[in-house]
Amino acid sequence: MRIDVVSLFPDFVGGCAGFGVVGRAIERGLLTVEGWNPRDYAEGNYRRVDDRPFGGGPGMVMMIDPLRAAISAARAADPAPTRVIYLSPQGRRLDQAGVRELASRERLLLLCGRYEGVDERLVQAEVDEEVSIGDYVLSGGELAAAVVIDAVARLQEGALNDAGSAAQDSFADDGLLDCPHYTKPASHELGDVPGVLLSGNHAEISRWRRQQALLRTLERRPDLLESASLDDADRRFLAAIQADAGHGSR
Ligand code: 6GU
Repeated sequence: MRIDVVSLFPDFVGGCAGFGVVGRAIERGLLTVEGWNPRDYAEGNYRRVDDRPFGGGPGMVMMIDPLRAAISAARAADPAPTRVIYLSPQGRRLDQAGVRELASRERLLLLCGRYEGVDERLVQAEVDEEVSIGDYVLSGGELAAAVVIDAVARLQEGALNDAGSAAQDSFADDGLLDCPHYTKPASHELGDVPGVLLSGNHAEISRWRRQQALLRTLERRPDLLESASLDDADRRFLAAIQADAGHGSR
């Protein structure tokens, strides 16, 4: 997969891509990340990339032409067609299903805005999709781009050393939060590891983990249970928990 990033701070995004799973995906040739700075395509001595908003008001708006030239240069760097994603708080909120969809593409271009935003005409002309990473405001799209890159990189075939870890994560295919994890020592002043995990009984361990995932999801993100894929045993377990809780509160 190839990801182009159009940003006034391309080194920031590139720097984030240098470590861990993303860095390894790049080393393994599974992912290429290239930055494009609109300032390099801006005209005049001042290489101006932003100006004051028509109609007045605070802040600056990124101008059409430097962004358009940077996007064109990125498009021309590779013959494969690219999907242009504008990272903005006005976008569709990203979730793991959205990440899977982005990760399945051969090529993405991530457009990062700064200041108050980007001239709307550039968005209309060049952007396929607007994406937000959550309901809060960042001062630019760069951190959001780094988030998207990390989330899609780890889904590239061969990016994770243990392919099972992608399947076990929170928001994996079943849409539940992850179960708790433990490692050595089994006994510690902060507590003992749940006995079932030391039992060697793999069926029991699987069942316990599933139930822990269901419990956590019920306690922390009950909204996720509505769209999670649950089987009959899951539903019975949740019904029993909720019946118990009902008795306790009476
Ligand atoms: Cl994609 N950009 C900015 N600037 N703020 C955000 C965001 C994106 N997603 C959430 N907040």
